[in-house]
Amino acid sequence: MAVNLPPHYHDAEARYQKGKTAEEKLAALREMWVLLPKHKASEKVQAILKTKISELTDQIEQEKSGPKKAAPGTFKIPRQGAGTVVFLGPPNAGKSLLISKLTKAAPTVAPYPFTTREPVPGMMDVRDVRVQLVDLPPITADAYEHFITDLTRSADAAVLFLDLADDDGPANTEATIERLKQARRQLVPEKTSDDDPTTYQLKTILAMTKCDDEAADIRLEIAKEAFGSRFPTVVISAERGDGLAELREAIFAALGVIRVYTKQPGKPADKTAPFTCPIGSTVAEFAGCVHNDFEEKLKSARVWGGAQFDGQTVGRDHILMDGDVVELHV
Ligand SMILES: Nc1nc2c(ncn2[C@@H]2O[C@H](COP(=O)(O)OP(=O)(O)OP(=O)(O)O)[C@@H](O)[C@H]2O)c(=O)[nH]1
Ligand SMILES: [Mg+2]
Repeated sequence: MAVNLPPHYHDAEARYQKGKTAEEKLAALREMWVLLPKHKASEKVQAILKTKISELTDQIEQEKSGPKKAAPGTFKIPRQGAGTVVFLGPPNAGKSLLISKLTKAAPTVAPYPFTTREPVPGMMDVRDVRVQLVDLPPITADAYEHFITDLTRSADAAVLFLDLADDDGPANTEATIERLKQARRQLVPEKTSDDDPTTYQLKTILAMTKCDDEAADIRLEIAKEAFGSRFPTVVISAERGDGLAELREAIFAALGVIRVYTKQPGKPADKTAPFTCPIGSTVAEFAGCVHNDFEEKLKSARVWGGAQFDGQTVGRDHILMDGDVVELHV
């Protein structure tokens, strides 16, 4: 779909290209953001602008706050799988033990705070797909590693932790939320379209951990009162395994993707390794997920799935459902 851009947009874009400092570039990008028509056809451009504005805002702020401890990109984690989900929470809440139960990652787990110092990725299997989980250092009012700002920008969702073995669990989790707000990261149950390109909303699931603790039941009541209506919540014990299957499903659901299987003409579908694409994707958009060129080149497609589709030929705008099998003709 073509985006009709007003002429002033191109002037601002030229200023962005010519800008020498981060501040000049940011000012031009903000103008472009204001001038950009916000509708479905411009969604891709909106996303690109938002990311650039957020990156530059973060860069300028980090430069102002003094020399960096780590060079930019030191802890860049290449995205893998159907989506990336970061673990955010106070110290000692059980983030590292949990990732070791859900993936093959083996970060150090210890009965004292501030054990994890660097991001640790691991791949979690759920519903035939793999999701990248990233264990992160703890976040408190005073402790915040700046690379978390970058890593949360490239994440699709977050798991926020609340420790049911600690009377201060709710207050500590609140401190994590507040510290992230300062870094312009807003933890939300569902993303909303907001007009502030400098703030990044992260779709969040709350994991109330260590439910095996002997006083966990009382704390759970209090924690649910404070947080139950703010985030979708899963009560877990990484130690005993309670709630882990539910959490896997909640993480998959948070990604907002469907699984689509491909097949070659005359052959059965490969039911082991589905592609994933955003809920609501059309056949043409799905073709673009399979290969960059395919969205343009797609001539027709056949779909098997649900009760209605048994190999019917469908148009480019046909919306796919989770579990559909598609034969692309390009
Ligand atoms: N009883 C119980 N203990 C747990 C559970 N999960 C974690 N722990 C214990 O809590 C302590 C902290 O666990 P970690 O996984 O290291 O916590 P963390 O959130 O990664 O801590 P930082 O890296 O400091 O942020 C360890 O002693 C774990 O064994 C659980 O579900 N039940
Ligand atoms: Mg840890």
